[in-house]
Amino acid sequence: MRKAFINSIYSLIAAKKLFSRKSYLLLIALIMFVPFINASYTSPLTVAADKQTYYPGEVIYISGTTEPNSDITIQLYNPGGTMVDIHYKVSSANGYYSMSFNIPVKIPYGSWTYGTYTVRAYSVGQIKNTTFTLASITDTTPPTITSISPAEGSTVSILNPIISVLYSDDVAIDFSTVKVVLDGTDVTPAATITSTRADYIPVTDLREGLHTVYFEVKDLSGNKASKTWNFTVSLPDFLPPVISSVYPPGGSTLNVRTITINATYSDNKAVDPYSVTLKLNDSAVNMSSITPTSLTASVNLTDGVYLATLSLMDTSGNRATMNWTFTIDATPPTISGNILNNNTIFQSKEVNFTISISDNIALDMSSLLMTVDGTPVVPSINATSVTYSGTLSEGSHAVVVSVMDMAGNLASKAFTFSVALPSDYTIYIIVAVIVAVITVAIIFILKKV
Ligand SMILES: [Ca+2]
Ligand SMILES: [Ca+2]
Ligand SMILES: [Ca+2]
Repeated sequence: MRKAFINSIYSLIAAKKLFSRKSYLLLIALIMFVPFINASYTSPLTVAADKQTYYPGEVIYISGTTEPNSDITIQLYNPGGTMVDIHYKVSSANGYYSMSFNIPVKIPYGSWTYGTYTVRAYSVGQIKNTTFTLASITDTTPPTITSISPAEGSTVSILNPIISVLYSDDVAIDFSTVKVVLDGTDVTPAATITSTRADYIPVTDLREGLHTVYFEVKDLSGNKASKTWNFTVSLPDFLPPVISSVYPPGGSTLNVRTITINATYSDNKAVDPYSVTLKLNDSAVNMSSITPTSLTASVNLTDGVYLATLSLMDTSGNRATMNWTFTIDATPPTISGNILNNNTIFQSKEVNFTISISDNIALDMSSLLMTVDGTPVVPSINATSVTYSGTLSEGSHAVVVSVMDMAGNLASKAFTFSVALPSDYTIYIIVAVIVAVITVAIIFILKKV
């Protein structure tokens, strides 16, 4: 028929009727008639969608046939008659064509709405339509969180571990709903989010310790999945623990024999309580309490000097050791000397006596006090004795001597002595004896002369 149409134009020209008024009218009528004479085409235009019903996010495949190597235009019209998409193509040598159209994942979107769409195909003057339905999804199953990192309860040894969540949905994820919260701070804007995973690398280093992640995502129907988990950041530890205090302090002297030894310590990570040992003079001490920060041990000791050794490790095996000495002395000094035991009588007012002082450990001679008749006096002091020299009146005198050892144990002795000068009668006898001796001596000399 198409050939007949063309031939009729040729015949009009050949008959030289081309320029007549009737010829023009006939030509215009024929041209207008062309679109409706497609039945004469060798390959009638066809158009079909691969499915009758589509859901958001799916791909529509349109295919069909037309004249070989011909332009083909496909338009999609929404239920309101507004065009939402258009594609162009050239058919293959056998007249086949196909095109695909992406449906937005969220509806409504632009002119995309739910309902029946018209697919309109244009090619070599032919028009064909088909339809399909865009339906909403019936989805009541929330997404599935398939993997998290760092793993729940795990410990990582870097300060900026990547936080990742993998997820999927039975229909379609709406990844615009992803929320990542780290330690209470919403870090979603800094996360990389796709339809299958969210990744966040901390912008600033995390502190060491426990961290909490909250994650949530919804599918396109609003079903939500969420997950909260913890992980720990812990860097490798090369710092040994620090022993901050001990009792008794190093170099101290105590005047009790039952004492409570204690120590406090700390670590940048944690002390291993099972690693704590305490020795006195190389013998292990049973401790009544050991915690990650302190120990106590009650011990009964004899007087003497003790070397204490405290050793402990952190949970990474770094060891700290401390040695110190302290002294137990519960025995007071000894004050001795003859004058303490005999009721000494000095026959002169010039009195001089010495008292010995000693201790089992060490004297504190600076603590020595001496009174004579209640009045403090200043004796001469050396390492083991004190000597008093003074002029006293006749009669009985009371002396008190006290001294402490370095542990503060006090020794004190009180005693008396007398000053008693010779009597007048005794002096007369002595004078008489002296006169008699002199007289005898004079007589003896005169006889010789
Ligand atoms: Ca779902
Ligand atoms: Ca440490
Ligand atoms: Ca002592």
